Amino acid sequence: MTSILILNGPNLNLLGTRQPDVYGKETLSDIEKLCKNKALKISIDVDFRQSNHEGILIDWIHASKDAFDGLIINAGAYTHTSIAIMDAIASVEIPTIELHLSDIKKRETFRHVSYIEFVAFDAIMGHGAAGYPMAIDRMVDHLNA
Ligand code: CA2
Repeated sequence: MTSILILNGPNLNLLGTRQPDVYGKETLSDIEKLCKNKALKISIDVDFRQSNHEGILIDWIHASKDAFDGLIINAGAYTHTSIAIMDAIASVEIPTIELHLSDIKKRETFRHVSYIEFVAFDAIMGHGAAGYPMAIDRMVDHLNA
């Protein structure tokens, strides 16, 4: 069975508490349910995780090699800073989608830079919580192509 790891980076555990105009009103737990329902519907496995710690995200990426078919990552603000996360993704060589709730290219210029885009085959952004099931569909299409 196809299995996808969905990683969420710093501060995404706070979703639904502030800035609903930017990130939507759903909590991360609501988004996890969206992903689990999607997975059930299309008969795949999804493992959904969040950490505020760069090293933990990197450890999970390393461990994803041979354990998952694809990686979907919303690296939060590490998107714009972390060459270490970029290198970790490159090292495991699993198909990766970069995901964001907001459209980072239409926000402050410091958010226009993404290190993840160098190692991802696609990016989905600006669709809020709905971007997560979209990313799952995109990954499954890619894996089945
Ligand atoms: O749009 C996205 O998904 C982001 O990855 C979210 C990150 C941000 O740093 C990226 O530039 C774009 C931040 C998530 C912070 O979430 C909060 C939720 C509630 C209150 C405050 C922050």
